Amino acid sequence: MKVLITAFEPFRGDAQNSSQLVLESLPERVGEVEVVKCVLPVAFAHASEEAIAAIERVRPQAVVCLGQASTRACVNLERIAVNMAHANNPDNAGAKPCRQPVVAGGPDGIFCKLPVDDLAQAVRAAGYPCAVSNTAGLYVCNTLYYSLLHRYADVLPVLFVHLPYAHQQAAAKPAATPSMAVASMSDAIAALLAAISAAER
Ligand code: PCA
Repeated sequence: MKVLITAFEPFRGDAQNSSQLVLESLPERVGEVEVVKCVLPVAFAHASEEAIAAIERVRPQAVVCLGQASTRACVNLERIAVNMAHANNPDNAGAKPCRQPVVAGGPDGIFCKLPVDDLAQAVRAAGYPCAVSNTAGLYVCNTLYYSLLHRYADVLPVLFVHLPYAHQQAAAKPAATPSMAVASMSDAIAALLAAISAAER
């Protein structure tokens, strides 16, 4: 099974993005899963465009999108994307949408088609803290997730995963900032890929 894994470049003044660090540390193959990697810009107008171009080029059997969420303390599997794009801070291209639809006329929300609760359990069983989240926010990550869930509906499983800061990022933040080791997040994503490939078999 071929899985496209996307991550995001750094944004909002951070020098690194934990999702990109994790993507770079993932092996090219996890069991039966061939991993194809792609880094996306933190830009409302371009992230999904570039992801769709990668999907059309790679023709994967599943897509896992990774993003950084500074308030999360563990690996978070996102259950739903909502049809709203809103930014309190401009994206890397300077865009700052105010409560705009991601897809005009689209449904308010779209659920992930994969069994997120079972997948989270599989990641925990592998020894890594993992939870299901019921909001991916309203920023670029949610826009990417909504765009892909809307476009690929039943033809291609797509899952968005929010990751905490890596330890080396959190070390430069206030003391209680949650973080995980890149190696642990990478192993957790490997366990997730194994579970997705088992679920899709
Ligand atoms: N996190 C942001 C956008 C890029 C990223 O890594 C988000 O949660 O929307």
